[in-house]
Amino acid sequence: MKVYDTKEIRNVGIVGHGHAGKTSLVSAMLFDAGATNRLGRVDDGTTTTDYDEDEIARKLTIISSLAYCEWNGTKINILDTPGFAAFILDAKAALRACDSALVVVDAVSGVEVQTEKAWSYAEEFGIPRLIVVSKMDRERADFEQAVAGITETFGRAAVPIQMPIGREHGFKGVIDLIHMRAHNYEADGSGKATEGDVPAELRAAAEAAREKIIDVVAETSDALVEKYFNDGTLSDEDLIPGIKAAVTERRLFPILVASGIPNIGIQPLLSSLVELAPAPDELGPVKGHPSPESDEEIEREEKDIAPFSALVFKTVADPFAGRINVFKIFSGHVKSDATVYNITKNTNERLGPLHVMQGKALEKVAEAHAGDIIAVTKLRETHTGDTFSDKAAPIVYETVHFPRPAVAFAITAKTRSDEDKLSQALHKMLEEDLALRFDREPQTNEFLLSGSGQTHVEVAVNKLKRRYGVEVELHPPKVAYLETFRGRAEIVGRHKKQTGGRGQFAEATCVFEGLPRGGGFEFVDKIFGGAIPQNWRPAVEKGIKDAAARGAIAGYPMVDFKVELIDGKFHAVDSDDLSFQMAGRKAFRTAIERVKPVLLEPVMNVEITAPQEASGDILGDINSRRGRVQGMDTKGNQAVVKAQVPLSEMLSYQSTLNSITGARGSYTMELDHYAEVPALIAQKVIHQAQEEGRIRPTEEE
Ligand SMILES: Nc1nc2c(ncn2[C@@H]2O[C@H](COP(=O)(O)OP(=O)(O)OP(=O)(O)O)[C@@H](O)[C@H]2O)c(=O)[nH]1
Ligand SMILES: [Mg+2]
Repeated sequence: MKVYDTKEIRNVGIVGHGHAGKTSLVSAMLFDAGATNRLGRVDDGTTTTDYDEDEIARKLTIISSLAYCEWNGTKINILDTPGFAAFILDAKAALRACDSALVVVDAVSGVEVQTEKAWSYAEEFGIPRLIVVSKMDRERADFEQAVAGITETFGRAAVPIQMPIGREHGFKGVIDLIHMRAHNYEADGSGKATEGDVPAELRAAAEAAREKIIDVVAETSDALVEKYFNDGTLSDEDLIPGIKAAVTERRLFPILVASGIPNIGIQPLLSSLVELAPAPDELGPVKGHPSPESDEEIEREEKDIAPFSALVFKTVADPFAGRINVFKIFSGHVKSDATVYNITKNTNERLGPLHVMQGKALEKVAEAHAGDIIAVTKLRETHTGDTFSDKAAPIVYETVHFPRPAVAFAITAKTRSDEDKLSQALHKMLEEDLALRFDREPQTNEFLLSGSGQTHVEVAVNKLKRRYGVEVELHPPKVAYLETFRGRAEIVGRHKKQTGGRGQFAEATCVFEGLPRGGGFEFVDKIFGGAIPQNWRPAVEKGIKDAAARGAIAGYPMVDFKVELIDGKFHAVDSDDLSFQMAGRKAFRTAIERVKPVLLEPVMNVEITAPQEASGDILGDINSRRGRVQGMDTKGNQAVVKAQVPLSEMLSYQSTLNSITGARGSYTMELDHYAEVPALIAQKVIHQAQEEGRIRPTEEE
């Protein structure tokens, strides 16, 4: 396998809404560049990048994968990313390693919800973007309308640098507006094209479109403006460096046009990536920290001569090769069998052979330069998110931060043997998929598997079974309620015990007062003088906290209240730490008999995306779930509904959403706040808690 210099590398993340045609486009890129010898099809399960069994079965991308091709002497590393809502977060993880994104927009549907998501990820990382309007061969494909939608959403910096020739069944090629050449494709899907002049009937439109590019490019270059006025036009040699600079500086987002399945427009697309997308060292220095603990920011040039550094941004669990770690070299270079320093784990790792990835296939390569993306196997300690760094020039890169997963399920193993294998298998899967989470919910004692949506969690469960032979069941999770009270009470908590020898004595006078939501727990020592010796006052706090953790009415932790310790009594011989803890507990229990404890429930911010025609039903359903609709947006033919709904009403929401939308809806949710449970519902929860034995009698009296 050939070794490429930094300048000869492009790292491109293919992103966009689900079904936009990303994987099909990648398939055609690989085929036309000669990296594969047949045109893989998503619908036949034969693409290079959707190789996972679940991806083949579902005909969509679940997790990003890597491929590469060579075009005009340049290696294009392609990261094909998922576009469906449940998997889109993985596109973010992939973009961390990219120097540009190719945003794919369906020529019929236009800009969609996840197009904007993907765009926002690219924005977050500050990477340049090219846009490609895909599926021009589809019925009702409309380039102008798609472009209008793109500029409306992403601004006027998005400008076509290509035009389609024909549309729908008649789509047969593209006009390159920079070089003013037409590429006419054969109708057999072979990707063969002849180059010629712009057809006469499209000439005027093409020239007008070219002017728009010149407008943007000339804006920042006086020399170009002058040349343009003198000559009346700009040659492609003048234009290309200007466009490239504008793309790199994110002043211009060129719009191209291509279709993967009929294999049209792919070569000009590849050429544009080589010509206009930045090489790894052209985006300015990368930022990092001098050590894993440090917040200080330092910079590193993405140059080959700089000391070695790389970020492990992805891990693949391969049934044959075992764990594959994929890293992007941010600076310096590395050879096979090198020993590198994992600065995150403070350990050395011997890399073994270096590889490039072509879908699931690994190909050995002797060395690699700054900017390249490399896979290695069998590392001992290295995980996703770790940085390799030259020990003498330490730098640590930030890994991608994910929001808390939106949808959680309680997970239980089917059999004892499944239980034994479960946590190890899940551990491997979590490393592959950073948007997945597995943890124990302390309030309800359940193990939760959470992801970006129900489909995400179901796919994970399927993989557990298929790949690791572990069978589990999913249940709606129990709701983690809390308790609190309103009002105020002054209580004397007294503990006294006389059993033969030395007795126990403590007295603590406390004022209990409810706090607003989110107030947590506050303990204020207000004793002046020595009513209780200083060293026993924390014991009172501990006693109250312990008692509060067990709740008052349904066994859920009591929160949002303040306790002021204002007075007390002690005995020179009989008082001790434990006695004051007991006094604290008694004060708490007496207090909750006086104030009125109430139950609190988690209320979620829910965002539902579904076809517009379903929005009426969705709103009605949300109302019936005690939900409050906060707003509604439309994006193309999709409606995005935002609402606040108690978690207890959302436990099996996906199945309702499926029946309302014919399985075309998805939702995400996150905790917003806790709110008081209405009395009737609270009674049910309390009753349930009693049945489950959550309310345990206290042991000490
Ligand atoms: N007519 C037409 N259909 C296409 C084209 N490209 C893809 N499709 C179809 O659109 C569907 C989705 O294509 P994919 O390539 O899997 O789209 P994707 O963007 O990778 O989808 P996700 O990975 O799920 O986000 C498939 O059924 C394809 O056959 C195209 O150029 N023309
Ligand atoms: Mg795909």
